[in-house]
Amino acid sequence: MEVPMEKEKQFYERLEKKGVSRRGFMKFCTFLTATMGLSSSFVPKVAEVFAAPKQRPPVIWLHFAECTGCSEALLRSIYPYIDELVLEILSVEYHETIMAAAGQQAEDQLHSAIKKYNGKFICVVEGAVGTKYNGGYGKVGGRTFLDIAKDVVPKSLATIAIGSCAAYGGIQAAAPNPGGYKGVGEALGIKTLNLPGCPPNPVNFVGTVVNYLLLGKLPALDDLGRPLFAYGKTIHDQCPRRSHFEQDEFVEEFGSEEAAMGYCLYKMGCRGPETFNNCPIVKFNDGTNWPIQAGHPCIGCSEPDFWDKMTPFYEEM
Ligand code: FSX
Ligand code: SF4
Ligand code: F3S
Repeated sequence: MEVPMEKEKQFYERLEKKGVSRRGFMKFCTFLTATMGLSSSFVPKVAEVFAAPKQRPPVIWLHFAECTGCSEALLRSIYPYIDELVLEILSVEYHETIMAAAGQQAEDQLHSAIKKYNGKFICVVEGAVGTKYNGGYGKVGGRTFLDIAKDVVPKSLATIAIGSCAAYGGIQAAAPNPGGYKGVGEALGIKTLNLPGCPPNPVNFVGTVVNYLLLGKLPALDDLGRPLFAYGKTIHDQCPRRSHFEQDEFVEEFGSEEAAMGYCLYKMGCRGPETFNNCPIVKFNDGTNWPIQAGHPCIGCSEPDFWDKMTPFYEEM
């Protein structure tokens, strides 16, 4: 049997080959630990989850009605290592975007994974489920999203709805919603762990998984099924432009002097005051930027029914 230290050594050697130093990796672990709301004493343990995983839980990742932005965000945004890290700590048994199999082979893989890991796999759902016309608005392999969800989700250990579509229906569920699209929890009448955002921040997915592997349980959730560590505060309460808001310094036109000075975007329609997410702290693309830093108001993309409730986007609330 491979001893853990040997495993760890090999892990760091693999990272090194990809151009990621041990220091860079520890920096990421420190950032992730803080994002998860854990004290810094957990940093070495978080690093161990990646470097010497004790278990690699099987994951079946389902795609329903969506744009695949959630997978794209997860697989591409923190170059060059987040995707590999996720694959090191999870055993992804089925994922239509990244798997090599196609057609019947892919179908067979799904069925054999469900059989093999019945009751033991984490089901990640990306995309909304059509409920009208027996779910006739969306199919994979001849089966409706609704049928697939009813078949697979109840056999899982836990279900993570990734993105606003899987959590609350997303754009498919926007009025007039002809397909009767709903989030997976609502469509099946069950509770799911929701990681909304269009797209969601991949760091919050990793944090949720690491929390599970480290502490043996899913993180604490709010009444909308969102982990409190990520969705416990509003954008407005963490926004670096907040002092401008307090001093009545607003942008009233894109491209203006006020916009260049980074004034508050409230009058441009910013929904930060009613949107719960950690974008100002975690940011996107390896901490490069996030909507408001780029000069764009928050459109409330992680709130339920935001396509209906937050529009028209550029008008003051
Ligand atoms: Fe939805 Fe995912 Fe928006 Fe897209 O696939 S949350 S449409 S960014 O990405 O489900
Ligand atoms: Fe609040 Fe938006 Fe202004 Fe930031 S830009 S302070 S979130 S209203
Ligand atoms: Fe979405 Fe607002 Fe964050 S639009 S990405 S919740 S800043």
